[in-house]
Amino acid sequence: MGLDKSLFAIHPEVQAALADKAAVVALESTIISHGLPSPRNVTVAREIEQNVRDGGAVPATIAIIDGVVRVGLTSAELEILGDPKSNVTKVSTRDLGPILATGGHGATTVSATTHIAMLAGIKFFATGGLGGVHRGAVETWDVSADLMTLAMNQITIVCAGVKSILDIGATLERLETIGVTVAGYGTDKFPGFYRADSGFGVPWRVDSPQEAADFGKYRDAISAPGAVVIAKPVSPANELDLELHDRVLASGLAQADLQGIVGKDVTPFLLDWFHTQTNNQSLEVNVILINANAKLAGQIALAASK
Ligand code: PSU
Ligand code: MN
Repeated sequence: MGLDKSLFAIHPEVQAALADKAAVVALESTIISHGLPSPRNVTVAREIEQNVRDGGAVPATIAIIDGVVRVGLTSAELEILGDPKSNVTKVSTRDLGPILATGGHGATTVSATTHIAMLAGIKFFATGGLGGVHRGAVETWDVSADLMTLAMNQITIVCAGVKSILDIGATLERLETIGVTVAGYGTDKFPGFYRADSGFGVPWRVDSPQEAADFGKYRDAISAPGAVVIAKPVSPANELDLELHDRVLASGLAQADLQGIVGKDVTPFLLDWFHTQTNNQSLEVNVILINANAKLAGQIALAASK
């Protein structure tokens, strides 16, 4: 059974690039609707797309608009996603059926974006920080659906590690268990999103777009089922001050607990807490790293297309 085409629309530029076997990079949309404040989010969404182009690939931002899966968005669609008045739902893989059934707007997480990208034939993806195992997960069982999806899809995803609000050691252990390849880009240390070095090592290292592309190429050749995570650290000159980071994280986790924030609201709450409590310093770090990741993903996709 094929895909229901009326539920699925690929932007003509993306379609043409895919038909040409040219480089295409998928981009998620939850970061626009739930990860960055309006109206900066729309500006940043455009910057991210431009960085993919600068890297040498066509950007395909993925979202659900009026109940239709869109692979590659128009400028007007980016505006809809970024507008707090649009009532955009954060959509993980489990939410795809319901959002299509009810016809709303949905911003896709790493999990849902990966699923849709693979359906469309896109094998490269850039984001800020992956979801993972939350602190206290032994009690709460809060583990991002991103991990499940990365276990099941042969995508190559560029990120700045996992968000530092998480239990990074536990997340790396889970990634190992579920068969996800993790490589540091130009580093032997796993990046910690707002921080360049999480204190944990990485099992593999690559130092060029071609080396990164080859990990995916040979993974496919041997039919290993999972994703390749290329973890690129934010440059140390741009990272968030460690003392500030740790202080704001501690207060944010305490607040989330106090306010009873659970489920899909936890990550947006903590990201927003960081932005307000650091006077937007965390926002600037987030913007810098997502742009750098987008450019590198474009370069990797280009290397793979040759
Ligand atoms: N990285 C960012 N900002 C974000 C996210 C990642 O820099 O907003 C989003 C991604 O969409 C990721 C999601 O998939 O957070 C994870 O949410 P959760 O922890 O609820 O699974
Ligand atoms: Mn969660």
